[in-house]
Amino acid sequence: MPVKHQVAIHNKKTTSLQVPLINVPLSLLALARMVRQDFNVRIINAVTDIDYTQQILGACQDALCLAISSMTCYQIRDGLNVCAAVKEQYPDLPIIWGGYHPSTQPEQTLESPLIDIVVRGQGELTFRDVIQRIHENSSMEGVPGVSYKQEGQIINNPDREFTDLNEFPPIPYDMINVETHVKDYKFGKRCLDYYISQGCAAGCDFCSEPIFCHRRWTGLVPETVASELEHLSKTYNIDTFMIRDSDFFLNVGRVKELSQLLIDKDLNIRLTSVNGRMEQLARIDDEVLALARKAGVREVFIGAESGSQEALDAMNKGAKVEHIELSTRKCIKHDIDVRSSFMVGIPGVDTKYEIKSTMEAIHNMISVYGEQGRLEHMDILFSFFVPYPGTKLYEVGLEHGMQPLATLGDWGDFDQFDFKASWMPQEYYDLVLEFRAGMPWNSGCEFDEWCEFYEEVKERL
Ligand code: B12
Ligand code: SF4
Repeated sequence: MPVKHQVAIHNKKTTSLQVPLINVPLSLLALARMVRQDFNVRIINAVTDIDYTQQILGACQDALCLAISSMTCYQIRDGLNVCAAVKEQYPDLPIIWGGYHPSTQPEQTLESPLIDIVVRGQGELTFRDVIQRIHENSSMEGVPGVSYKQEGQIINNPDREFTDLNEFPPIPYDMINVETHVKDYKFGKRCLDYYISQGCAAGCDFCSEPIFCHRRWTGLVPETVASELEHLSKTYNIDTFMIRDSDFFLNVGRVKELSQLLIDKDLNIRLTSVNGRMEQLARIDDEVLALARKAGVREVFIGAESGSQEALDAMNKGAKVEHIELSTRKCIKHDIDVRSSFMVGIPGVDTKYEIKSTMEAIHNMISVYGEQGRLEHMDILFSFFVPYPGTKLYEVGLEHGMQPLATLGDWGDFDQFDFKASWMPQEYYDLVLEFRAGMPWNSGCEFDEWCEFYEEVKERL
């Protein structure tokens, strides 16, 4: 039976309507594996632990520190609320923040009186050192990857080098109640999050990844992945793994090796939401995709972003509009489903053309599937450009009249799901929302109804 989850954060959403919000707290588990031998670690997930604030307050009694992970979104607001409650009750307890938001905005994060230490970038070794320093009651001086406060001053220690993932112990799934993190997703009833690599070599100017990992990438060796997947699937009866990498296909040699190992093990598992770049998938050897499909890769996630070449270039996407169709057709050929994301509202481009061409690209993709009666094999996320801290397009947005997000709280409160940039005319904004609501998996319409709707919307643009 699919597990029915209570979700603690009822008022929250993501841009994907198809994927359940339930996620394994991989970030916290990645850190916990480094200190669990020496310290008693308690993991609390604000999504699955309904009374998370009370649980955190209880756990902070006699604790060494509180560590919070946050990306740029409402997680910041929830995190700040929790920290305010904790600081009131335990004013001397050190509070550490890490993850994508604090990493890309360390000083602004530390300007909050509620936060004492920020860990920037990959966290495993830095977190271990920080915990050791807190335990010894000594300063954070010289710990690479740390920003901290000293006598009212914010000090940024040098960056820490990205460490090979293979040097860390496995992700300790035994430290959480796995059952509450299993989700029902498309190909299977028991789907669990997993990741094989960290980082991305591309340099897209809207994305936090290049700032976070400095365009580096590290991946587990295929033998480790195959044996971990075997262990997880057998221990927890998992039939599907949602792969959380930023670029699964970067090292094609490893993809082939892993696929062969999984085929040999005959685990009968599916890999979904496997991230790949469209220019890479457009030219990948058929032999590699065929092998990956045989090994269980059933769905790829492609950031297609835009039907406008001007917008793709402004994002520094490193891809051509043609790659959208080429990569999609390649996946269809191998019976691999496609989830794809598009956005409009890139600052400094012709917005009308951007919207028109992006709607057309989405329509073309829907048509490829619709004409084959295979609409359920695709899924498109369509959203607006969102400014992320430290990215080049955040700066370009400011040049085009966007208001700066000046405090940590601002980043936690802005509407990043349907961000309306000042250069996006209201009528276009509304039309995009209408178009999105009309897409087959959001409205439930049939392919021919979709075509009529699309023609009508196009006329109005
Ligand atoms: C799984 C995932 C999700 C999950 C939630 C995961 C979660 N933790 O809450 C879901 C699907 C819900 C999700 C949603 C969103 N996501 Co998301 N997501 C990811 C994804 C694919 C994997 C994250 C992961 O678990 N990685 C594995 C762990 C081990 O790595 P990690 O999280 O980076 O943790 C390491 C370090 O960051 C650090 N660290 C992390 N936390 C902490 C805390 C402390 C105290 C310390 C010391 C260190 C530390 O140490 C860890 C080990 O090295 C990443 C892309 C990626 N490949 O990382 C995007 C990513 C994190 N998501 C992103 C975004 C933008 C979103 C959305 C905001 C998008 C949207 N508008 O809908 C939403 C909203 C958030 C929400 N609804 O909760 C961006 C973040 C950009 C930013 N500036 O924050 C990323 C980087 C994707 C991208 N390239 O743009 N996401
Ligand atoms: S958008 Fe995707 S490909 Fe581009 S830098 Fe971010 S993670 Fe990498």
